[in-house]
Amino acid sequence: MKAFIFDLDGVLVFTDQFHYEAWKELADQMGIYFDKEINNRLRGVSRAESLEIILERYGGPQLSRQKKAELMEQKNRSYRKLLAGMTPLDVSAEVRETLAGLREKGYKLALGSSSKNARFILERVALTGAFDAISDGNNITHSKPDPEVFVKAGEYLGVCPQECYVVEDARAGIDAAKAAGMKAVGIGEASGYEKADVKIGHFSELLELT
Ligand code: B16
Ligand code: MG
Repeated sequence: MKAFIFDLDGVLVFTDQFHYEAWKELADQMGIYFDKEINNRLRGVSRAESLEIILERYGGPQLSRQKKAELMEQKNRSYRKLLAGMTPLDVSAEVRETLAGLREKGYKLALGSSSKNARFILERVALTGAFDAISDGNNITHSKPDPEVFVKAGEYLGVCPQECYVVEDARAGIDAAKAAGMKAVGIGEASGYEKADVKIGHFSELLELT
C-alpha cells in the first residue's frame, strides 16, 4: 500500500455537531421534525442531498430550485459561523501524530471529503500542510457513495486505487471506497459496517496497518 485517503468530518475533525445545529435551525424555522438520528443519515452526503433528506418530512408546498438553493445557502452561512470558531485544538494530538507517523514511513496522504468547506476547515485547524493532495466537494459532480471523490484523490496523488487505503466514518464513504477499488478502513460509525475491509477503534491503529 502506498497511500492513505482521509475523510474529514467524523475522522479528522468532528463538525457533525455543527452540521446538526445549522440544519436544526433551518428545520425548526420551517416546522420540520429533525433529530440526531436523521442527522446521522447526512454523514458523508452532499449538502443538496442532505436537504432532500430533511425535506422528506416537509408537508408544505413544492419548493422551487431557487428556494432550495436559498435554504442551502442559509444553512451554510450558519454552519460557517460555527466553523469560524474552530482552532488547531480541534484536532487531537493522536490524529496529528498518526498523520506525521504515516508520512515518515513514506505514505502519501490525501483528503477525500464531500465538503465544499473542507479547505476552510483544514485552514482553521492548521492541517492543510499535512496532505499531498486535496479532493473535496468542489472537484466532484457525484457525492459518496459514488467513488469520484476518492478516485480523484488517488489520481492527484498518482497512486493506483489498489494501493490506497480510505479511512471513513460513513457507510456511504465505505461504499464509495469499495466502488473505487480501494481498501476501506471503518472508524466511528463505520467501524460496525460489514463492508469495511478493516475496522479500527482508534485513529492511531492506522500505524499498525503499515
Ligand atoms: P458541505 P465528509 C461531509 O463531509 C459531511 O459528513 C456531510 O454531513 C456534509 O453534508 C458534506 O460533507 C457536505 O458538506 O455542506 O460543507 O459542503 O464527511 O465527506 O468530510
Ligand atoms: Mg465523514
